[in-house]
Amino acid sequence: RIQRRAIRCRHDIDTLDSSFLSIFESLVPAEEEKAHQMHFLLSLQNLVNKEWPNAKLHLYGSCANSFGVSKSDIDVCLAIDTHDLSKSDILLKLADILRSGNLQNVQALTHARVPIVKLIDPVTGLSCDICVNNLLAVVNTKLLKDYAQIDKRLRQLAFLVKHWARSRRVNETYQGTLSSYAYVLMCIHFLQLRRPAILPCLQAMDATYNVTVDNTKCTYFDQVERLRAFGVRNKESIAQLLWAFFRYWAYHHDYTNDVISIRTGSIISKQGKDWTRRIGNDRHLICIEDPFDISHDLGRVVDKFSIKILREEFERAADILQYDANPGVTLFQPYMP
Ligand code: 3AT
Ligand code: MG
Repeated sequence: RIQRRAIRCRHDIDTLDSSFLSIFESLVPAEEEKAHQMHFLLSLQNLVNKEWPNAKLHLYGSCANSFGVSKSDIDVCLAIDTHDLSKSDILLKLADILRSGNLQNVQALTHARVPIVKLIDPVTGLSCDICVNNLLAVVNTKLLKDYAQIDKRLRQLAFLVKHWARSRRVNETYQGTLSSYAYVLMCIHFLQLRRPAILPCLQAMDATYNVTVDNTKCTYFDQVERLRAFGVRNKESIAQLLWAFFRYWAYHHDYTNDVISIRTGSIISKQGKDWTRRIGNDRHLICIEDPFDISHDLGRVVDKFSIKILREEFERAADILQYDANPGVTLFQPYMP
């Protein structure tokens, strides 16, 4: 329950800043964790190259996009010219290679929605998923990482939002709530739309990075070290931003008509994308456009039950930031069914 107190005003929200920043700091992985990940990746790479000299392993997802909290799983993509082998055959063979390298708990999940080989890093016990040729995920990982370098408030906001989502159990795509990737896109979009803006729209600028993956052109401005001062005219604190983020998703977002799009740095219409009706299992009840695969709505996993849960959680979070005596604790209280 929210313990009500006098309504918090814009000025005393800043007194919460230090508590949110220390939560953020506590979630950031230690350097040695990163170093260990690289070491583990190299050992996998060596094993794989014995069989496939031209194959390459890429880290993607939260261990490479700078939005990973401590002890996140490791997502790896095997990039390989497939010639004669099917994806399933490659995964089965990969599993054999890893087993012969004495790795434990190696499992090939060839029938999963995204087929992978799963294994456990023997040193940390963390699980590692290896997929094949999912290069769009490698490219969107780079885009997220580049955005994170422009203004430090993005990483702070996204860590807090992800931590909230995990605590409140609204980060479970198999239950109809949103992926971590979707939450980070929501944070980027939110910061693109602040006035003054905190983030630019990299895909709307002159492209310095160009790749084509699976017939999809991925282009954007990636010289982000030149954009370090982009957000400085905006002085909002992390507590203000977190509060405004939840207020936006609780009370201002137009769920009936709007799609958020970091590709354009704006709101676009559901109508324009033909995302107004249910097609198959895609319901489009909350619409988040993928920056590269623009026919892909990251909200499509959300159904008529989980949309209600999500919106109630956004309202709970906004109300806590407005009224609660101790938001740094209440906001992240684990959800108890
Ligand atoms: P966690 O810290 O592991 O929760 P993550 O950033 O690794 O967060 P996910 O596990 O949700 O995020 O996904 C791993 C990566 O896969 C992130 C993104 O590069 C890609 N990805 C995930 N979902 C999608 C999607 N629906 N469409 C395109 N790429 C996706
Ligand atoms: Mg992950």
